[in-house]
Amino acid sequence: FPVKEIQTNPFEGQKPGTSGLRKRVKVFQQQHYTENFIQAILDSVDAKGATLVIGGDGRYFSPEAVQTILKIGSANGVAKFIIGKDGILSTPAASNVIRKYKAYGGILLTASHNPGGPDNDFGIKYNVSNGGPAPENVTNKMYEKTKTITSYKIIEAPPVDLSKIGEASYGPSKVSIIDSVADYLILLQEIFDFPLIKSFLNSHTDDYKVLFDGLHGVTGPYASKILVDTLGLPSSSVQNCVPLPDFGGGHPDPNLTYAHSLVEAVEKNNIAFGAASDGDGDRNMIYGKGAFVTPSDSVAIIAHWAHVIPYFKKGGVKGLARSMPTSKAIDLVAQKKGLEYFEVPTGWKFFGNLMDAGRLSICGEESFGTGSDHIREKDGLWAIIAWLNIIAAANAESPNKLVGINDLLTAHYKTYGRSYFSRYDYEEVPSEGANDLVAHINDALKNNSLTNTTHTSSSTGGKFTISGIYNFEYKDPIDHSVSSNQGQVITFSDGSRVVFRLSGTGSQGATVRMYVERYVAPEAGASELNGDTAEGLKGLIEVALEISKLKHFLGRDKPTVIT
Ligand code: VG1
Ligand code: CO
Repeated sequence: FPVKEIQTNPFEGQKPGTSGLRKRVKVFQQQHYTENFIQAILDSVDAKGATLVIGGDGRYFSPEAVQTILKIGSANGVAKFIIGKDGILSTPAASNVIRKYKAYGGILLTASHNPGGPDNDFGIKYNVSNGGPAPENVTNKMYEKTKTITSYKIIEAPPVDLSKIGEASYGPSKVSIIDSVADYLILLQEIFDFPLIKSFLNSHTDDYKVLFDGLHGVTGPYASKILVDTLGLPSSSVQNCVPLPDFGGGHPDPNLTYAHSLVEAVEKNNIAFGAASDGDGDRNMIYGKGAFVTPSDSVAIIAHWAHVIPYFKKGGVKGLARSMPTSKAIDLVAQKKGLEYFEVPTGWKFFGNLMDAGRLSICGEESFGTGSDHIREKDGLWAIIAWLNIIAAANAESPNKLVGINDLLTAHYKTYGRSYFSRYDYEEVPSEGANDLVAHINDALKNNSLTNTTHTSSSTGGKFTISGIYNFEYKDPIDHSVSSNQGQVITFSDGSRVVFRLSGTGSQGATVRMYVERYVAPEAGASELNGDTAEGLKGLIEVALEISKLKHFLGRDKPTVIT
């Protein structure tokens, strides 16, 4: 198998974002485009003689991309590839496989929750040996390589049949095709109290129904194996669980807007516990009849109840963390439990160093990402089973009254208070408008022109006084690397907060995210604590839009999505 060198020219814009390189499929399909990026990855990490994992969410163009990685990887001296059957591994499962088999790294073919199919998105992401997304110094190196690339190497061997579990070869390299689900199931069984969950669910088949929606993403086979085959739930407890290359035409993002198939079924069939996951399986939404858990609350509640989860019972909880825009609910749990806690920039890669250093156990992001140090990615099914474990344990403590999602929420707010939280997304707006908005807030920061000004909401009459504005910068406590410009934060004298950030995962135009948070202390009483989120934030949102002149800069009256 001779190594061939193919001449090529650089493409613009092959800069990995918050979570890898994400572009339209048509962009990846251009001659040499995918090849260039794979070669740039291999030039940035020294994978000679190494083992690489390949997996992904099975979206359109994945099979072709797997064969391209084999061609170029083998030519660049990769000794062994471990590949999920049919090229499928959820993002958390891939993280686990990298760690478990001590691979050097992994290439994940996913654009997460972005729609798939010939006219939608594809993505390529590199994970390092701890199982987590490559840190910025590595992705920057890749980007630099893409700007100067002149050739890539290939070996032309017959394509590998990805549907056959077992050993194969590609040119001089070994290939191992593995079951996509088996190792992940073992992992979750080591973490959670499966017998407790099973006995609770099986004794409440009528009054505590469960429904999981895979949104035709990668988690279908995982959820079926875990919920139906292992926990003994009826097969009607899972829906949309056949992974499809275009996700059935849907938008595989677990939130109230895009996971409407779950929301409708939960309401119609009185499902006490509903959940969904995104295209690549790292996000989750917890949603029962009349009960929605915001991701910021979800991670705080998991942290509060960690002692009922065997993994934490055994290893203890080392520390807690959240991404900066995520509400501060988890901070309050850390304070009460005397744990160390951290605020990191958006994107899971920032949690990895803290976990590797043994200082972080449970963390989350407001964007429906929750996880722990069992792997180095956020983990949708982990969060869902964590909730089932907590519900089962809470019910074991309360034999006479069925405890549901809302009971856990109200109890939590009563102890810690509540952080009302919402995010407004303005997708695919013109980049100039987005930059002008950022510049406008930066001006106010520089000139101190907004600090101590008071703003009144015209609809609620609520008054908000700005106490400060800053640009969030993070210094990694472990490797001391600095990440600046990670979002603009406007703070108010009542403890409220508004954050503006540009998305790093979009495939076209700019996306502006506005995050709003208002804290209500336990002393405020039940009616203040258990209100509706949109109502609770109405005044603050109005004021945030006014201060930022968002409508003026973006020319949008309404956000694309509210979560
Ligand atoms: C978004 C979310 C962020 C998340 C990232 C990857 O990034 O806000 O919290 O980590 O997506 O998630 P951004 O830069 O667009 O705001 V996933 O499920 O796409 O891997
Ligand atoms: Co995802």
